Amino acid sequence: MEQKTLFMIKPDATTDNHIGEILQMVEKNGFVIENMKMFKMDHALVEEFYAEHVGKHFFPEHSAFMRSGEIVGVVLSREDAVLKLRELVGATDFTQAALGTVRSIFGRSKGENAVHASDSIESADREIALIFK
Ligand code: FUP
Repeated sequence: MEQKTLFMIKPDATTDNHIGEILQMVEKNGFVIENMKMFKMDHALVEEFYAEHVGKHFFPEHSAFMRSGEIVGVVLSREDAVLKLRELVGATDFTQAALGTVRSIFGRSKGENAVHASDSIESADREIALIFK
């Protein structure tokens, strides 16, 4: 089934000038860029976007990281987009991410892991509405 999902290139990867390489990986894997913008997150947006993680031990550091630079938000579409993008992105911790995945190439740590990909169709709908409202 044709789906849409939310992809984000996080501040570590934009700061290191990896936007082009990462978008090329995505397009080469059959995703179509439907919408795209560069923006910065503020504290309120980080709390809303990562609502399930507010209060966890890593949240303050994660919030500071997400507010530390530019983010590229991208709406992607293709067949089975949510699952296929999660496969292309790889595990949260780049040391656990499969070889050739975006995080295995561009991740620095569990927190600074280069990119975000929605984890379900419901998350994708919520996150696209939040970032592209
Ligand atoms: P993912 O769905 O792979 O982005 O991972 P999670 O939803 O579990 O985590 C969201 C973000 O929180 C991750 F991208 C990085 C950050 N995080 C940490 O910094 N430390 C942790 O222990 C877990 C997550």
